[in-house]
Amino acid sequence: MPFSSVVILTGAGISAESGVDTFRDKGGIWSKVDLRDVATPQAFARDPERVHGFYNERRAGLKTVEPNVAHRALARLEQEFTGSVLVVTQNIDDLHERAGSTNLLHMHGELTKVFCTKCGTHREERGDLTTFDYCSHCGATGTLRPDIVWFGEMPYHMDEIQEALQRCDLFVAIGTSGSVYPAAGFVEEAQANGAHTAELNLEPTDHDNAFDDVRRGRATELVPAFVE
Ligand code: BJW
Repeated sequence: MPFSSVVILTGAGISAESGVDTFRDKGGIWSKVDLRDVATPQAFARDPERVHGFYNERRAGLKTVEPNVAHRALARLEQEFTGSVLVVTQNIDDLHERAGSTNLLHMHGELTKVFCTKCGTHREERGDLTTFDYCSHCGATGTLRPDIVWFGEMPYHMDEIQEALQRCDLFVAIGTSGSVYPAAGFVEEAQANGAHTAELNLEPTDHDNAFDDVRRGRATELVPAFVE
């Protein structure tokens, strides 16, 4: 690859063939659940049990899925590439790390973590959360929430991501519809700084025109071929 600094943005499409639901495809999560009921801070304030139930089910679902060849190809790229490779994922599953990626930022949080709204401590959690759970750090009860970035909240690691977007000479978006900001704007930011941009996706997206190179197909076919 004639590049030295690569930023890869991944979305739900890269995990689809592992059996993780996407959001906006036919039959996706937002066709079954109203996002205003589960993915906003207001929903959590109104009905924490409902929100815990939604994320408990998805957390339990992680035990039944495995990384696919697209996740593995990105991990291999990081290990073998002579320049830098940063994977920025919007996904809250743990399939990139299980495939072996280490230079990885979860901008929308992680299903396997919780944080305490009282003391701000983040910790790992693999089991179910309830409204009765207490924080092992400050001892408060009922203050733990899934460590997920909901609508209206600031995504994580934005400074680090912006810095990487300014520095990269290749930006690749994989399996994301480009419907959610700020991630949807990363392609323009990378391009403004001179990066070559590529989109790998099953279907056309709203941002097709923004990319220099557009490839259509399944992530498990496109990603291994792209990184070769
Ligand atoms: C395949 C495939 C295969 C399928 N192979 N491909 C107006 C303008 C601009 C912004 C806004 C606006 N109004 C509101 C906003 C802000 C808002 C936003 O963007 N809203 C939009 C709906 C317009 N954004 C936010 O609120 C964000 N925060 C923010 O902006 O903060 C600013 C701020 C400033 C000051 C103070 C405070 C804040 C936060 C966004 C949080 C998003 N959270 C979610 C849910 C939580 C996580 C969870 O429960 O899982 O994150 S929403 C959901 O969408 C999830 C995803 O990460 C995210 C992106 O979805 P993704 O990954 O693209 O999935 P899909 O389903 O959309 O697409 C899948 C794609 O895969 C498709 O294209 C398929 O074709 C493809 N595919 N199979 C290859 N096998």
